[in-house]
Amino acid sequence: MCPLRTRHLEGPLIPDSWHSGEIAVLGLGRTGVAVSEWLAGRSLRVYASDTADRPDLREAADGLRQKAVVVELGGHDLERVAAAAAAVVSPGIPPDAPPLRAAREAGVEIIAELDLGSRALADVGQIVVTGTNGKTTTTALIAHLLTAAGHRAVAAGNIGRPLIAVAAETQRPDWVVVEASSFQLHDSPNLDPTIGVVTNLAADHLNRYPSVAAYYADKKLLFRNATEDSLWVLNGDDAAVQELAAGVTGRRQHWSLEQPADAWFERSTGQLRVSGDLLLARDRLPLLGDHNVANALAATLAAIATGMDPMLAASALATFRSPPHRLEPVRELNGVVWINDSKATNVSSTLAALRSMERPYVLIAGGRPKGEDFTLLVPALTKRCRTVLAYGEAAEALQRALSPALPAERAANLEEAVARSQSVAERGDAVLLSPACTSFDQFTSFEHRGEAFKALVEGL
Ligand code: UMA
Ligand code: ADP
Repeated sequence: MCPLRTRHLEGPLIPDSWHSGEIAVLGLGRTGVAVSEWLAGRSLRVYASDTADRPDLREAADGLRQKAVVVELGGHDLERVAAAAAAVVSPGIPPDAPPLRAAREAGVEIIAELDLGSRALADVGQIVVTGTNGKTTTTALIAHLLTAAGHRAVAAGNIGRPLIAVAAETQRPDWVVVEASSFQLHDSPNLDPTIGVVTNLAADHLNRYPSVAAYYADKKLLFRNATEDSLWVLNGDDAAVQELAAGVTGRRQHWSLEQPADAWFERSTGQLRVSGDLLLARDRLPLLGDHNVANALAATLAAIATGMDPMLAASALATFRSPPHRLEPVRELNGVVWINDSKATNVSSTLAALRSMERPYVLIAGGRPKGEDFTLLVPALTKRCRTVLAYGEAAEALQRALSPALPAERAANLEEAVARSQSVAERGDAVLLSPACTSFDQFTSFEHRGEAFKALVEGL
């Protein structure tokens, strides 16, 4: 194993200017709350604001005010933001939002919470996972493997726990595995991974980015501080990933589902292999779909790079359980298997689900579209899909894109789609919720949508 790079902080974690001014925290979701607490805990003056004014935000605001944070709900005071020493932005706030424009025009430094968190954890090994799909599964897999290797390893970032919350803990992990979204990478100039992983690339978030190229450009920022000692673990089957990493400094390792690589899937024997040796038989990996084989190979390469014994990694892979809402079997009823893939919020993740279906199925899709091309689903759908139930804001567009090739009906909402699926599905079929859209037209999150689906299915 080659030595992994060691990092050190350039300059103080908290610049002097932050002590003489006020830090503007923009957005008060999980990120804003965690970062406000961390800053206030370092005796910095904090002005935290959010355009919304909801009961959960009010409760968070009460807690923060007790820590001397100035909180404003229902809007941002743009003059106050423009006068701040720095602005820490939540990933859900788009770059053209008024508070970010105000900060930029006034020359206020804008950073992501992820940037601050990674600097505050500079002494900890950092494995940063990005890509379009499979980030959460791969992040959770790596943390699971490193824990099995005896490390104190935690998963953080876009997976749900802000990185700065890890930095706030008294006990330091040996490794932090960070899921990084493109939104977070955008404002993380100091991010400097020990190991960086790129799962795959496909169109996504076109409701926020002007083009796929602009989205990929943010993903490329993973490499911004690359050195000779950086290790990049990359999808060898994905031309866009290869192109993204072309010319980047550092060592690299690849995984492949198609041909021999540092880690690869030998389909003819059904074996996952690493450095030419058997790692694990496919049927011992308790995850559905080829895409999860890819995630397992990626995670194994990262874990082995930290010094983990491959055989120990193999036994730990066999005990991993997929996070909920990702091809999660819900129940079998009258010979029909119901599957919750609510986390499929883009066309490429729904495609991965369709390709992993081994029986005829009814697809429930819809929600709020992000501007992708639904016709890309057609070749996979025509293999085994009996009919599509399209619901939500995307219903009409989905039906228009799919119905020339296969039956596609519209439902008013998820409840109606579930009821109708029950009458359409035949014994031996599956019903798959894999929406290819965000949940925000009818739910607060993909978790909310997945839980609602599971409750409807349990109630049948
Ligand atoms: N807001 C403003 N001003 C604006 C716009 C929004 O104040 O102009 C406010 C909203 O009212 C809201 C707050 O900003 O209250 C929301 O911030 P946020 O959306 O960043 O929410 P957090 O709870 O901080 O969650 C974020 C990530 N959310 C997004 O990137 C949209 C979470 O990823 C992440 O788990 C969490 O930080 C911890 O790191 C979620 C996600 O959907 C799962 N990510 C996208 C994805 O996976 O596709 C990228
Ligand atoms: P992310 O965090 O990038 O959104 P997740 O692991 O949460 O990734 O999976 C999101 C969705 O994408 C799920 O529907 C899942 O079944 C699908 N998925 C998981 N891994 C991959 C992959 N490697 N390629 C394509 N789709 C995937």
